Amino acid sequence: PADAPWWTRAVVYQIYPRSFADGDGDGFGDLTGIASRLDHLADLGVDVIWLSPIYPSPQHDNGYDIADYQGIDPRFGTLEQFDQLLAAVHERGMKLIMDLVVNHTSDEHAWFRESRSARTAAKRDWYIWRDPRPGCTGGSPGAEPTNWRSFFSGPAWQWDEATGQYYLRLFASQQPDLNWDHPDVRRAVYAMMRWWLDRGVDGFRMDVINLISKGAFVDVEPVASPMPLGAEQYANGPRVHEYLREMHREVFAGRDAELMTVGETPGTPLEQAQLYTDPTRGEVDMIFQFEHVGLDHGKGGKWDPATLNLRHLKANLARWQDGLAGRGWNSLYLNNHDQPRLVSRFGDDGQALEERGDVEHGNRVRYASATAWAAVLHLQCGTPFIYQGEEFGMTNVPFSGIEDFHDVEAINHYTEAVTARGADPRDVLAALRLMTRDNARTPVQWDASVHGGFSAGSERPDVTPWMPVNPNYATINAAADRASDRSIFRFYQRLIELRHTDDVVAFGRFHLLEPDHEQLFAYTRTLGERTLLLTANLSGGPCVLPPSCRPADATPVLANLAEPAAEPAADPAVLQPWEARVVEVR
Ligand code: TEU
Repeated sequence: PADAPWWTRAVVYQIYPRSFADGDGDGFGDLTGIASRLDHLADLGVDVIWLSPIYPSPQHDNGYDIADYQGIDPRFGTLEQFDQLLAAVHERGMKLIMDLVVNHTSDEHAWFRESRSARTAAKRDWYIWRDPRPGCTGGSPGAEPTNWRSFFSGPAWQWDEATGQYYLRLFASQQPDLNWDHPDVRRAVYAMMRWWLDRGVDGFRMDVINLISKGAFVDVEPVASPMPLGAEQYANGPRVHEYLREMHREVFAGRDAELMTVGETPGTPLEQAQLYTDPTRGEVDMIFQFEHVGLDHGKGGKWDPATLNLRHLKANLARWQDGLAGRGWNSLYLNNHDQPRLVSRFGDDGQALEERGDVEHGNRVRYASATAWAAVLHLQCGTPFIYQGEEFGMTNVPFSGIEDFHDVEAINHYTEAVTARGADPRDVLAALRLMTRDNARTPVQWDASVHGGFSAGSERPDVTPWMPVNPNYATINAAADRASDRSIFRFYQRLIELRHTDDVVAFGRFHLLEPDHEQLFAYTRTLGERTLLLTANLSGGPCVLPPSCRPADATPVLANLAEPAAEPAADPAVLQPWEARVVEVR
């Protein structure tokens, strides 16, 4: 522990800038808005801020389509404002990491404009161009070079009439994939990364970094997989580890002690994670795994939502805890800008109770379930990530018709399912409401004022946020939560503080208890002589603690509901709905 890297005790907070805070009052979040809310984050106690993309972008995928890696989109501000923000973050003792989106660029990036200008263009091979399938007319259905599918519905190939070839785009049609096999592409990316580090940023979150090395461009057989058809050819592809080690040598070597890197890696098994995060290999510090956030997907994938089986989740998280112990490092997350809201998805957001007029009860279960899940996540070994609004229990959104959705993924899916496959729009919308990424993307609800206090221009009637604020902002907002005697924010503060101050939380060995229990998530963390025990009832009914979870001698460390001692009537062997307790075993 003494010589462990700083990020092994750190907690990261993700900001989705367009929805965090609007400083200039145009309805769109920006850098001055972020700067105005830094004290909220410093109070929370987080160590690192991860900024989702703020670079110039046509915003087809909310900035994950980058047109210029070395600038700031004017909607967000200027480079000068960025430098000021970075300084303000550092002044408060926090660090700032950037989103690095280099599997693809925007189709408006100068590199791609040149690449698509002619087959003979100097940068033609910076992207992945292929002829139509032999004997087929380019642009006609089925003429794509392979049968690979996009993450955002439809084929992964985009026809370019002007030069008579297809380009690969695993995401939106405006997100052409870079050709990482070209050494000049890699050199350009590394130079850009050094430029940001020289400016003072503290590392990167690397978007779909495990997809950069494409294998063979061949048709594949349909397989049951959460990944799109074709993914086995490029997910954790043939040269990805070589490229990450090269990146490490070219960009991070000599200064990596101060930095942190996290790779976003959909479709990555534990065995690959062991390679990515093994510190002796010099690739990345940690990755985001996806298995656990796919456990409530049905046979038809994400748009076929199913109920989470708690036993499966426990088994999965325990496997990752064990599998990386002593040889790599875990990231810990249940929320980000691509996932529905935790408290609505796995907890009880209280909205049904509130609709029936029972606001108080609704708030109570929302508090309890949000904090129980937070405890389950934050007391594991790894680096926890908090997504904006999670720290005071923001919920999913009551979307109605398709016109309420903004995300390219949601809209493409709806179009394909309803128009091309003739699915019933009501079914498609029901699944979208539960699973859409838009749930996470409404403006942060700061207080009970107009538009939740998101925008500096809130009092002006002509200013509307780019996406409407969740209508529950008057009851669910940061100010109300922090003023409440049941504050989710305060519970997160204590979890973060525990990680900072207790080596058992940071480094203790994880051991899952009661793997088959349907309501209870229980585990111990042990370091040397000391053991912490977490018991969390992840259900809306009472839960009798099994003997393995009732040590004879234990001191309370943290609890989300009142301590049993404070309520003499309560039976200490029973966890109330959504109750979580942490004790030190004597
Ligand atoms: O996400 C990649 C990814 O695989 C998924 O999270 C994906 O967005 C979703 O699960 C599809 O169902 C990253 C970014 O986090 C996401 O916002 C971008 O849209 C995507 O890459 C493309 O850059």
